[in-house]
Amino acid sequence: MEVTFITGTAGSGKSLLTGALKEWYVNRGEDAIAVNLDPGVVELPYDPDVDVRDKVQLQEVMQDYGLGPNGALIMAADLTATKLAEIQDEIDSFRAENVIVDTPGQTELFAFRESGEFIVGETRADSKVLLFLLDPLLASTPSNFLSLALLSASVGLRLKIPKITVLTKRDIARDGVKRITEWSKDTKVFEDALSATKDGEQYSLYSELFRSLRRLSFGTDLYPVSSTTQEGMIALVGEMTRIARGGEEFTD
Ligand SMILES: Nc1nc2c(ncn2[C@@H]2O[C@H](COP(=O)(O)OP(=O)(O)OP(=O)(O)O)[C@@H](O)[C@H]2O)c(=O)[nH]1
Ligand SMILES: [Mg+2]
Repeated sequence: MEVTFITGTAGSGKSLLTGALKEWYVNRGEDAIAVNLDPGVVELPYDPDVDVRDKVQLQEVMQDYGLGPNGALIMAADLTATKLAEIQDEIDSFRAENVIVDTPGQTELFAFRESGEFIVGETRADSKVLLFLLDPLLASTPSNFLSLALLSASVGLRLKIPKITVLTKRDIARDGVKRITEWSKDTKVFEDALSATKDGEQYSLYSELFRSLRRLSFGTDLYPVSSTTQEGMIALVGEMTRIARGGEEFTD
C-alpha cells in the first residue's frame, strides 16, 4: 500500500487533486481510496472513502471545549491524531493499493504540530510520499515563489518522508507556471527577475536563500499539474511510483 499525503497552503488545490488522483488510478484499473483528514471542511469535491468528520466534528469541538474557530481547528487536528488507529483500520479494510490523503486547509496545522508529524510517521504503509502543492497564482513574484519554496522545504523537513513539490492549476495559470518553471531551473533567470522587482532591495538575502535551496535540491524541482484537465498527471504519478519503488527509474 502506497500512501500519499497532500499538503499545501490554503486553497492551493489539495482537495481537488485528491479526487483527481483517485480518479486517475481508478480509470486505469488500479485500486485507490481518498481519505479526508480535514475536520473543518464543509464541502469536498470528491466522495471520501474514509472521512475524519465521522469522528471529529469542528462544530462539536467548538461547543464542547468553548473554543473559537481557530482554537477549535487546532484542537481538532490534535483529536485527529488520537483517532489514528481507528482511521488506519478503516483504510486497511479497503485493501487498496493507493491511498490519497487530503490534509487540513491550513497546512501549518498539519505540518508544524506534533499531531501531523505523528500521523505521517505512524501511518502504516509500504511506502509514503508527501506532495506539497504550490499555487502559481500565489507565487506570482520571485520573492513569493521563494517564500513558498522555503515553506515546501520546511514542511518536507518536518514530516520526514520523501516529498514532491507540485505546481497546481496549470490550466488556468499557464503564464505563471512557465515563469516559475524558468525561475526554478535557472538561478540567473530568477535573480534577474528578482532585481527587477521592489524586493530587489533584499537581493542578497533572497538570492543566497534561493541558491541554497537549489544546491540542496529543496523544493525547486517542480511538477506542474492540472486537476481539471489532468495535464501533467503522468509525470507526477511516475515520480510518485519511482519514490514508492525506492528510487528506481519508472518505465511503463
Ligand atoms: N482550474 C483549476 N482550478 C483548480 C485546480 N485545482 C484547484 N482548483 C480550484 O482552486 C480552488 C481551491 O481548490 P481546493 O481543492 O479546494 O484547495 P484546497 O487546498 O483543498 O483548499 P483548502 O482545503 O480550503 O485549503 C477551488 O475553487 C478549485 O476548484 C486546477 O487544477 N485547475
Ligand atoms: Mg481542501
